[in-house]
Amino acid sequence: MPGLLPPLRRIAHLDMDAFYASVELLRYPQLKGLPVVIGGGRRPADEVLQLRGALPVDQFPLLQDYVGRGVITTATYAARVFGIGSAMGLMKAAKLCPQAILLPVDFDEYRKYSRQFKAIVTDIAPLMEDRGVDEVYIDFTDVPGGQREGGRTLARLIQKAIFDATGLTCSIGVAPNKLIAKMASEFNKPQGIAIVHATDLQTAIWPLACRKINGIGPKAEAKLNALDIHTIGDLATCERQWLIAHFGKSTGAWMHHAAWGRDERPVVTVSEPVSMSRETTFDRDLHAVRDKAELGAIFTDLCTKLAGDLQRKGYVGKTIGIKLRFDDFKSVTRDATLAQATADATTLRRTAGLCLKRVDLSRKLRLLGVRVGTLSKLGTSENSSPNRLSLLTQSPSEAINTIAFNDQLF
Ligand code: TTP
Ligand code: MG
Ligand code: MG
Repeated sequence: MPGLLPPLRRIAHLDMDAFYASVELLRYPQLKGLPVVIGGGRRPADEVLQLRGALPVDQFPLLQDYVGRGVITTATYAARVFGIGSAMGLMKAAKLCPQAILLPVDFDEYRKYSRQFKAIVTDIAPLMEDRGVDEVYIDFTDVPGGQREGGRTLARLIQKAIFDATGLTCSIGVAPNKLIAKMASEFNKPQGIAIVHATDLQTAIWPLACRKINGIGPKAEAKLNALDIHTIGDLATCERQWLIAHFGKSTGAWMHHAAWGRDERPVVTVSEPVSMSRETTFDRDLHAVRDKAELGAIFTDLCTKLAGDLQRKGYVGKTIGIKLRFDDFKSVTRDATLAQATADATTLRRTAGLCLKRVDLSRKLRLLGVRVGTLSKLGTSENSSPNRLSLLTQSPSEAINTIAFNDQLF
């Protein structure tokens, strides 16, 4: 009796199309269909754009006139045709498509639309997990329409509701779990819907590169490729024990699981941040010794701002880390774990400073970042009364006496 079977687990991943760029096109509809890239600076600096919607197309700044070290946050699909994409240097992109229009970023505007589209989703399907500015997971399992056509009916409804309210488009993948849904949302971008069932594993998932598994980054991919494992199908043929021998117990076992399309993680409605960070790319490359004062001031400023972020949001963190990028674009991270969680700028600065001492600083630096992880919310049982008191009364030097160091090279 099919009526008595429990509903199939159907999880959706929704990702907005060319998000920052699409939000900009709402203000400048005259740019629709043109190659547009977002990056290079923040909006207040741009007086020319004050004219807003009225500005004729030929008066927008062009990528070919950009001079500087900024990178692209995102590009319209018309610009992607030229091989331009996120994280590419603007001057490099200018060689590929000099005629592209360059707009500065406006995070407040993107956050506003982010809140708006998420509110529309939860009105229709309340079990939603926030995964960042432009994407969410949604549990379709028990929502009306969530099972029809494998979830396509509900996905269409959500796409239409978001478009009607904001003018923005998105792509949705619906699958038996988060892992596959995340891959599926990319299948038919932009404005696409992809429905994947457990039985599609071999045909839809196994031909994809291992990198498409959310959690396999460039380093793991390179290691897999060196072992002659390229597709998820290749990975699925590897013995679990063999993967554990090469990648360690938890990563190896997880890779095997993922390759077979298994993922039981629930859709979590309230998500806490895992870490908070601040980073900056310098206007010119700086040397640790020759530019000591300038670098020190930037470092202190980052820590002060990060402490402010933590305090404003009511978090304390135990793991303090730094990220450096050298003039040859190689990156290095170092972190240290404190005995007591903190949100204090001086403690952050001192701990991050100790991390910096563990790096060979003979090359010039182009980027510096500070991160606080292992966060907990102030006032939760973990750090209420006794702990919190000791945190507040402890001097920074005491706090650093009991640090566990952890070195990692990226
Ligand atoms: P994505 O969802 O990765 O990209 P996108 O929405 O621009 O395009 P797509 O249609 O392929 O989903 O990222 C969401 C936003 O996050 C993006 O609009 C800009 C920002 N972002 C960066 O600032 N830097 C980056 O390297 C990436 C990947 C994204
Ligand atoms: Mg997106
Ligand atoms: Mg995204």
